[in-house]
Amino acid sequence: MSRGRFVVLEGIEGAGKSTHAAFLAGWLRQQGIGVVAAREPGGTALGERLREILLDPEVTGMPPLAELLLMFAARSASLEEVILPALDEGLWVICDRFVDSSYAYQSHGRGVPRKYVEALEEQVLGGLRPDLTILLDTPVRVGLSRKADPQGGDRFERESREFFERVRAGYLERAALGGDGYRLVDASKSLEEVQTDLKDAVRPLVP
Ligand code: Z5A
Repeated sequence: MSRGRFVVLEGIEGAGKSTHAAFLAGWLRQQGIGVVAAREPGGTALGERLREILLDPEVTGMPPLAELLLMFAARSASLEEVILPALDEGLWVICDRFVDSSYAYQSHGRGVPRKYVEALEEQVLGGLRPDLTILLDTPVRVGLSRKADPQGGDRFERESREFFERVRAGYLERAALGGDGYRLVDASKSLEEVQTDLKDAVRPLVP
C-alpha cells in the first residue's frame, strides 16, 4: 500500500482554513480518496486540552517560548496519534495549520528566535514534511473582518493588527522560500474562486 498524502492549510485568522479544509476533504472523498481531518493545536485528547489553555483569554502573560513548546507538545501528540497512522494506512491527511503556524505566530509574531522553531521541528517531526502546504493569503483587514467577535475573541484574536501583519509577512516569507511544496492562494476572492484554486493546487497529487 502506498503512503497517503499530507496537505496543510495555513493562513491568518479568518483566511478560511476551516471552511476550505472541510471542502477539500469532501472533494477528495468524491474522488474516492480516504481522508482524515486534523487540526492544530488539537485533534487528540492532549491536544484539545492544550488548545483550551492556549486560546483562553484568561491565561495572561504566557511566555512566547512556553507558547511555542505547548504548540509542539500538541503537534507531537497529533503526529503520533493521528497523522502518521493515517499516512501509513494510505489515507490523506488534511491538516488545518501545522509547523508554519509556529514560524509565523511564535517566531515572526512573538519574536521567538527562529532557531528554536527549527530545532523543535527537527526533533518532533524528524523527516516528515507536508507534501503540500497551501497558504490561504488575505489582507489582515479582510481576515479580521470575517472573524469579528463582540466578546473580544480568544487569546490570539485579541492581538493587535500589527501582530497579524507580522504573522502574514512570516507566512509569505515561508511560502517564498519553500519552493515546490507551497502554493499561494488568494483567499480574499469568493468562496467558489478559492475552491477552484484549491482543487487546482491539489490535483497534481491525486492519483
Ligand atoms: N497557533 C499558533 O500560534 N501556533 C501554532 O503553531 C498553531 C496555532 C498550530 C488557533 O488556531 C490559534 O492557534 C490561532 C493561531 C494559533 N489563532 N489565531 N489567529 P485556529 O485555526 O483554531 O484559529 P483561527 O485562525 O482563528 O481559525 P479560524 O477562526 O477557524 O479561521 P479560519 O479557519 O481561517 O476561517 P474560517 O472559520 O474558515 O472562516 C471564517 C469566516 O469567513 C466564516 O464565516 C467563513 O464562511 C468566511 N469565509 C471564509 N472564506 C471566505 C471567502 N473566501 N469569502 C467570504 N467569506 C469567507
